[in-house]
Amino acid sequence: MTPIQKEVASKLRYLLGKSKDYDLKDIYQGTAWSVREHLIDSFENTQDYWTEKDPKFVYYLSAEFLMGRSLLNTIYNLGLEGEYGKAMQQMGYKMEEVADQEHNAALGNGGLGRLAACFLDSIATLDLPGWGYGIRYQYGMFKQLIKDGYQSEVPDIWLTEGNPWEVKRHDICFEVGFSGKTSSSNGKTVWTPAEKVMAVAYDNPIPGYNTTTTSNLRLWDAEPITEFDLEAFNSGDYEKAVEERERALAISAVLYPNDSTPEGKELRLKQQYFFVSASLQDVMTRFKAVHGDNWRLFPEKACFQLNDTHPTIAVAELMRLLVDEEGLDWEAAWSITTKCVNYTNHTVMPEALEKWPVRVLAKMLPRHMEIIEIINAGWTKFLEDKYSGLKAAERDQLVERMSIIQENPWVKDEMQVNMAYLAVVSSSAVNGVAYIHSEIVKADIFNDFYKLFPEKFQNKTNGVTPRRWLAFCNPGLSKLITDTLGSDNWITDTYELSKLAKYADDKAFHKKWRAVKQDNKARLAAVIKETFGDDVPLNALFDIQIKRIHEYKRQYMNVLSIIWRYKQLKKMTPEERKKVVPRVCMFGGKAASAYDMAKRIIHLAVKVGDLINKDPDTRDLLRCYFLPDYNVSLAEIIIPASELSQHISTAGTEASGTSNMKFQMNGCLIIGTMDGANIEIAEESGKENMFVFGVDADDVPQLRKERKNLKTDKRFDEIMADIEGGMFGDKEYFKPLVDSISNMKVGNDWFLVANDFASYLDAQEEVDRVYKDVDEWTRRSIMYTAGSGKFSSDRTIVEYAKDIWHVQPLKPPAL
Ligand code: 26W
Repeated sequence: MTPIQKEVASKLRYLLGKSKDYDLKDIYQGTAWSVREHLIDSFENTQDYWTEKDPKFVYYLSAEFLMGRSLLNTIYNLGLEGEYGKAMQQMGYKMEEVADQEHNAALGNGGLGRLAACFLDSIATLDLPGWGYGIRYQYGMFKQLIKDGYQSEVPDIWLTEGNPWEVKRHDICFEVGFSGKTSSSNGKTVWTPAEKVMAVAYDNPIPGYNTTTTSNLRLWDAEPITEFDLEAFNSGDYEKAVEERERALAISAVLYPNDSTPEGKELRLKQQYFFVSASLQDVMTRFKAVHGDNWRLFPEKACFQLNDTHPTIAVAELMRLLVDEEGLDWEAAWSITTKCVNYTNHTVMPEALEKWPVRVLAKMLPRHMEIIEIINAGWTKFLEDKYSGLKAAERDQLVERMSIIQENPWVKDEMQVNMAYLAVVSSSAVNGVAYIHSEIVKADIFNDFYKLFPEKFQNKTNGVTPRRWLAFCNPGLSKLITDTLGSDNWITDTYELSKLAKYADDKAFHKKWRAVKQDNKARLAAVIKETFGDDVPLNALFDIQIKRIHEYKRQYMNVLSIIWRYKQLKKMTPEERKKVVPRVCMFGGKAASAYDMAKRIIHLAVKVGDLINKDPDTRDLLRCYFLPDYNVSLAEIIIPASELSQHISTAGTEASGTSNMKFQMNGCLIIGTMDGANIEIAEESGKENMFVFGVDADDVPQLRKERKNLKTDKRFDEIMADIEGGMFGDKEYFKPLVDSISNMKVGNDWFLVANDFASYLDAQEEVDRVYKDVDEWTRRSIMYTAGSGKFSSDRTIVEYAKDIWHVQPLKPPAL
């Protein structure tokens, strides 16, 4: 037995009580618990070193971290793949099948949550002192079932078998209060909460790649202050005691499965305050242990990145802790707070910007509401002085528009707190997540603020970790790249990938490049076989759209084009069909449970597939599958296998997109609009290599105004008639979908599906043309990977560290 084999056997015996008859799940558990020990050694070494050196830290506050699986990532990042690979082999198991037993940690909805996970990987890999802070949800993103073509949601039970990747810190816990009253005596305000819960820390060590650093993601679990309220129990009020327990547990029970539309539920605000308060108390406790009450030094030791507005209550909480608890005067506290806090915006969709009713805030967090009122009073006073030269009416209008507390235009007599404005006013830096998005942020949603503080606004184009999203998920391509470049330096310096451009016309290299893609396609085909029982043709173009289902992302338009393709095929003679490029179209993505239109889009995709996939006339040439329960580990199989990926949002709506970068890295061509990071991907890999279509963001506002008399394409009208006529069944159910883009009396095609459809079909024809030219397709594929250097999250994090956080690498000595 190798030493690793011994370790695994020992875990199996002493932790799981198994000395024989193991199944794969057991092997996974035994392996994971053994890897955990290596991880914890590295973790402790790093944290001790950082504590000793006391550098400035960045704290990434996020309601979501979409981590996926950890086993392989940890083994690879710690450089243990040789030893574990050998041990597995000797025990008669394949590493991949063992890894496949792990549950996905799905504590996030989509882009924003997965970005946070990539950032942690880069922060650790770059040896930057930094931690993530979030919530340890008992239930993560729901599991998606597709029954009869309809989505249903099932709870994600991920913790029942134990979680080897976390360490509970019984001793690190903080009280978090809610509601109650404030009172003041001798100029000091005292908040007496009516309800309190305990936030208990769970540390999730985050190993950097090829370094000694192992960083931390600290997630908070909500527990009752005393397991049972003894007083209530003794007085016979058993129900009350249990109730309190349930109320506490509810806070960290479930991730809200909404992506982009806020749920105005009190529990959501409770979650936000819960993790923010615990995190700030934790950071301040550590600071005090070293620096006492020298709070002026605090901004030199800590900064907080707000991942969208979800943790914005941190501003009021930091003010409260500094003023009420630490006794600082308001001005000193405000100066510290504004130096420490920065805000990233991830969306310009107006409905996504969080606003909390004053009534709700005042009830749940009375002291914080007072603090926000004081901040706003100072802010509006500043604005009045600043704009004293304007006419009174004009000035009043401007001040009202920029006020943090505003009237809710939809609800009579309701005032609300605009969390994004609170974040902008309180932050040192505000950033968007791709060039075009940051421009829209300045020109549109925060324009008034930008005019006042142009220097506050920055761009930080997103990135993804090349470890998970190329090196580990695509071992075939990874090996080919390393063999070709003669080194694996590209894994930490992705600009090295540009050297692949030399091979873009090398026929021998083409052959190897294509062979890797074929292998990856076979791997995905096996998933389709298992899920649907279908064999798919491996000579077909694998065409993918995977992301949350949303009208602005226009999966609907993709389905319509598949319908068009099918109709064309049906009309063709056998001779004509011989010239057609076969396609397997695949969708994956979840709809928010209450997002009715998104659910109808899923149903349409499934019904279209039901018809097409069974048609003996066309099934060799066209397929359409909706892959259920899209998640991180499925993405790791899909992305390496894809040849064409769709990033087709209405221009100006997708802040960045990050899967586009993952596809690019893996040599997958893109059909897309000039939106989000697509624009920068085109710059790096060549716009001429991309299938670009649709209107530009600048033209969208005008088109939306004119949309009542927009001309539609006759192909579009025909397809609408087919759906309405019941070609895919369920015509009543599909009616709202049809109406939303074609009946101007009912819907209004806000996302310009009808408008962009003709140019989308043109781009699709171009795809077919190029795919037939195997050399040209392969050349482009290589150019995608070669141009992906910029989109490593390492580059993004270096920019944050330099321009916003001002933190420096600090690498711990080897163990
Ligand atoms: C409060 C409801 C809610 C929930 C989530 C509002 C907004 C969100 C997120 C901001 C949605 C999101 O994930 N946005 C995505 O962020 C990615 C990372 O920056 C971008 O790449 C995507 O374009 C953006 O849609």
